[in-house]
Amino acid sequence: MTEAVQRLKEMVDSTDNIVFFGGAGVSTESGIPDFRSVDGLYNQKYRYPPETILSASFFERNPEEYYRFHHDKLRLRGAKPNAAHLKLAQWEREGKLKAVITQNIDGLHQAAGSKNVIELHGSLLRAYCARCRKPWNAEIINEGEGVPRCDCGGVIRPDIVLYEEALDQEAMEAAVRYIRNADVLIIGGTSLVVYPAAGLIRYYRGNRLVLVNKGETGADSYADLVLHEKIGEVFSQL
Ligand code: CNA
Repeated sequence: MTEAVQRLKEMVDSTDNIVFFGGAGVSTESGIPDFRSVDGLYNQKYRYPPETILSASFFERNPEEYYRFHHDKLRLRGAKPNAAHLKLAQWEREGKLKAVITQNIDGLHQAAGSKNVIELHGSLLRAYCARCRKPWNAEIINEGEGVPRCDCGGVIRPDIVLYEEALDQEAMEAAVRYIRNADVLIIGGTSLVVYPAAGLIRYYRGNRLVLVNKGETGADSYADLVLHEKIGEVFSQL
């Protein structure tokens, strides 16, 4: 165990008020590509940039093209939780962790057993009609092809926050509350460039802010401990 992992272990052992804030990098070791790594979705070539395809106005104008991308790139294909998801669920069961705040839309924290999960960007495991708002089982998207349609003729969409859309206010407020009151805040697998989620870090008032990210982030200089390692590999040692 490296010295940095040992320090993280001591922080974790010393408190029962951990809050975790994570992003796509938490799920890459489960086989789901992130957006901004070299092998992430943003470095692959499409007819439109992913930020455009994943925007509300594009979805509305061009559902066929949106769903071509979605079926190709946003299907979860049986992904399973990895050591990071499992460790966070274990800490919650042990009464050490108060909440997982995630930008992910893959449901893997819940699959690992976490209960208090704040999903800032929604979930691919829920769906609803964009016209009449009727909820649908997400299987209609995840196991179908083409553009899924509601009884009303509207397009069914995944319950995720697209670019240009606002985040759920209650989820943001809950995230701020947990972060403000956290003793140890662990941030993992996020490039911290997607706002407003990335701004949450500013609400932390403690002195044990830990960053576990493969690459550098703009917040490295704020953190009390930085590990540039794979999060599943780090968490499996804790
Ligand atoms: P991002 O911008 O793609 O950044 C991911 C970060 O994680 C990068 O800085 C990587 O260096 C780092 N990283 C990758 N693998 C690991 C690893 N094994 N251990 C540690 N660090 C790693 O993703 P963000 O979450 O910051 O951006 C927010 C977007 C991405 C949100 O809107 C998500 O909905 C969206 N997203 C979610 C998923 C998912 O649900 N699994 C997948 C892809 C994108």
